[in-house]
Amino acid sequence: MPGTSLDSLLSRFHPDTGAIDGAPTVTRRLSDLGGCFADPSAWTAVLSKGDPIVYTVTAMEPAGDEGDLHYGLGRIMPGCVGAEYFMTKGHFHAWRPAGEFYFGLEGEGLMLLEDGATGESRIVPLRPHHAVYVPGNTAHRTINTGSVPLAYLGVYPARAGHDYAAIATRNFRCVVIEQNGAPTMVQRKDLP
Ligand code: S6P
Ligand code: ZN
Repeated sequence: MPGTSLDSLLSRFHPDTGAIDGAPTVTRRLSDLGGCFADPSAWTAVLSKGDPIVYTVTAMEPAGDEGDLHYGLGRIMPGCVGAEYFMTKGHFHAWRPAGEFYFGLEGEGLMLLEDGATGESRIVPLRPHHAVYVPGNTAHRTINTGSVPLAYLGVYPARAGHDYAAIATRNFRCVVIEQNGAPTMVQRKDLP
């Protein structure tokens, strides 16, 4: 740390816009999320009316040595594709042992977690003043179940990386849909 500038020790994030000062933002629109939602015809129907932003993610990733940490600010819009809520693509960490902590900042949502070894799936609430632990070797997807944007921070090892392909090829085993007005987790194979 000797000689380290304040800029590399302190950053300012903005849950209301999804920005982190000095860091790049990635915008995911609905058209970027082909194959993520369970109902392809509902996805096409929403897309035919426009291509809304589903979420943004801004990552503060200073050059990382082993042992360093990175963080990301995610902001998911409210919305649905059929009965399924707006959500992230979801991923495993490329370095499978990497865990992650998520901290809810604004809005109301869920994390869908799927154990990479057993396939066991869990949903965990993500909301302000709550921290969700994502263990290593766990696919994770973030879901906005509310009516306002869901903002959160994710803190992860610098060497975690993203493996989207492993989950994109078969998708998560479970889907979170609105049933009788409430978010409900169902097995994908049990969907009509
Ligand atoms: C990174 C961390 C988050 C996600 C963000 C977007 O390890 O889990 O910053 O990148 O929630 O999700 P996804 O699945 O599009 O990367
Ligand atoms: Zn992650």
